[in-house]
Amino acid sequence: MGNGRLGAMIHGGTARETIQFNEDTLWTGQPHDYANQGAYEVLEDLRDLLRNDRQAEAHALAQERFMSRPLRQLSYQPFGTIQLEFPGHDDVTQYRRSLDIENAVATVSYEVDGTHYRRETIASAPDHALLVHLTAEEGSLDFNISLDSPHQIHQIRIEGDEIILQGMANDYSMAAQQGPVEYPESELTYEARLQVSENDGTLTSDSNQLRIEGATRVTLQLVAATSFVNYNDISADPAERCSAYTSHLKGKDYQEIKQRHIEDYQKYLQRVSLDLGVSEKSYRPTQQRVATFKKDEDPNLVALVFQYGRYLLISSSRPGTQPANLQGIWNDQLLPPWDSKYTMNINVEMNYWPAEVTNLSELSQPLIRMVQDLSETGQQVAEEHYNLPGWVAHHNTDLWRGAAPINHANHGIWPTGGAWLCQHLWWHYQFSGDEEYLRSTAYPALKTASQFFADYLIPSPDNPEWLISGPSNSPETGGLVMGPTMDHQIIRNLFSNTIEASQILGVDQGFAAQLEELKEKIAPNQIGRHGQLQEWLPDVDDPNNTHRHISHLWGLFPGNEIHPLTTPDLAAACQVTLDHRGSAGDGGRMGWSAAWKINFMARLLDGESAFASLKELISPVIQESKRDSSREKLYVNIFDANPPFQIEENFGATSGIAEMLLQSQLRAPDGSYYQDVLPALPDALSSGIVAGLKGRGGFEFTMTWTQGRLISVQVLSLLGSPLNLRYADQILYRETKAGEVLSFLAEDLKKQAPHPVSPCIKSKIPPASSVSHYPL
Ligand code: FUC
Repeated sequence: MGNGRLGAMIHGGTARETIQFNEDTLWTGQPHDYANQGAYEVLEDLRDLLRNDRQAEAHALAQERFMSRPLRQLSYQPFGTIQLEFPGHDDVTQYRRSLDIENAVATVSYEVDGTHYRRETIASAPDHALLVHLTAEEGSLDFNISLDSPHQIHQIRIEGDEIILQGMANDYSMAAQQGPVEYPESELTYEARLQVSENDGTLTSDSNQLRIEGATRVTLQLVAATSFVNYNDISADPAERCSAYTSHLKGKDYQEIKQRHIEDYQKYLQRVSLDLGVSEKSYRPTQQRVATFKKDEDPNLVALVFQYGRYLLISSSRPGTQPANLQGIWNDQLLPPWDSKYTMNINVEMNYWPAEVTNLSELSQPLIRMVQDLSETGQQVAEEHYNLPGWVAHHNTDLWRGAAPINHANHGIWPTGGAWLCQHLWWHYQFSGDEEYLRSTAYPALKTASQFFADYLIPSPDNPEWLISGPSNSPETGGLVMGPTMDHQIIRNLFSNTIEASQILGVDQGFAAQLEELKEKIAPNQIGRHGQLQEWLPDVDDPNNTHRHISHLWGLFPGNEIHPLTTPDLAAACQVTLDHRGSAGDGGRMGWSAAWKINFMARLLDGESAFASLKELISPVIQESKRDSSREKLYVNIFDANPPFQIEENFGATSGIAEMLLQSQLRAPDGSYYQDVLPALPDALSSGIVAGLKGRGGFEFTMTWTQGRLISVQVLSLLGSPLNLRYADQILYRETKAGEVLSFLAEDLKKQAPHPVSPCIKSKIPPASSVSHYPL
């Protein structure tokens, strides 16, 4: 459960229920500037060493002089647990645990000796609280309530019908255990309050727990807060915040709060519906459905996985909250995997891939806010590590917005993390058309990121015509190098978006012209001796490398510079690379790697391979102790079982399914966006209806299809942009007015000639005569 700020995991026990909860600003540490003063003094030496193939020396020098201070960042923390003890509830019947993602309500129900017990949990955004509502029919509720904290420094006290937990997350993270340097002390304080708000039984208490007897209906309300204000300020009073939350809740009953919660949640969820059909297979427990998916390919489970990603984003990222981190907001460990931070060389961006296209545009606000913060802290890093203007962020950040290279030179020195994030700022404009946002929020960050790279790029030693990046790495493979392909794709994208933004806003024409010139000189994508897209400047790719990161295909997705229709040779080279990387080995193990492949394949217009990657991803964890971690990717609650649990695969899957149904990254000669409908539809999803997906330029689509062929499209034009609707080799162009709804049948689209079409689209479409057409 989650309301963006508060998250909870319900374990579903009967005699003992554990509800682990979190708040999104509870991290170790305190405001801290991670830049390493004077690091730039060794920048040219590092470049020289790399140009002379002295990588090991470059690593050693960088490790000593060029890394973040301290070397590691800090850690997101679990907040606490609600413990409920129900004496005598060991032997139960009719047990059922469910998560209803139509309403965002979790339920546990069962019977003991003829009494029916039911517990509902919701995380309400409008009422800022987690609520547990318990009922007993034909009997009574007798149970104990306590709060637990995982942290060393904490105290718990009872005041009337409330349990109050106060503490400080000072436990040392992976960072503090491993680093040779001092870590900023933890100074953030917190408070949580659990209150019994409705209770028709009797309430008693002892020093550390509440006891309810003889009730049929009880509601528990949990509120929580920390002293965090922003990355630079932790002066808030959590007790004051909790008081404000509890007085807001006073006098409100559960049903009223639940109703408001459902309305608030559905306002997001219901913007998109996806119906891919339903069969008797769809009505089984989720873990059984996941277990048999490889055989039955139940399209309804695909629709569930799609909506579950949207559910998780609505639950972990709301305007004003922190962005979803590596575990969303569902980390239950003091030493979480990778500190439950923000990894920017794939993970945090993947979290936000579905935000715009699946009509959850406002939910990218926390990410946008984080980029604005990084554009401040990253200035320090640009200055101290590169002696350059503008801002730069590397492969990780935390609550304190660390932007310097962390951990190890071989993967930490990767300067395009901030530039990649800038793509999300641009996407938000492309989908919303909000010029005020572009002027005040997006453009300043894009411009200053571009200023950094305009001065950072250097001529390639092998080809002085080319500008390259470096020192850098192709994420997490191959070590420190000059000129990895991914950097160049990201920097080109950043420059293009900055240039276009400056044109729209009518500002900085001179700077835009300079970027245009630089962009043309950035080392282009190259096809290597195996026919592959080269990951590095030299043609050294190993066809047996199955590494999980396939960074050099960034230009295919999430970038837009490679596509079968616009750059067929490069697209074919991407295909070769994907054949090499395959689904075995390291790449096969990671959930997010399979999720990225769905998106790559959809962009290659290859629906069957996209679906094959989706099948890789929908693999159940049968038993944790006997895991075949090379294959198993989903827990029973369909959380990403990466391993370990990381959340981005869930979001990447949602994005990949959307990319099979709609793509809008390509431009027509007049600058308008092509809206490619059903560009990569696999046979397994041959019939369906989707409503509410969004295309760039401000369009909302409803599409129906059957037997693999488009039947109808309805388009809501939000901004009045020209509509370029494409389906296979057919196209329809219309001027539109803002607010206009346009409806078409597939036959309204006309064949466009000459128009290159990917063979995979053609072969998948049965001849028109075999298809019955339905009216809209
Ligand atoms: C990147 C990946 C790892 C993991 C980590 C959080 O470093 O290479 O697999 O996902 O992020």
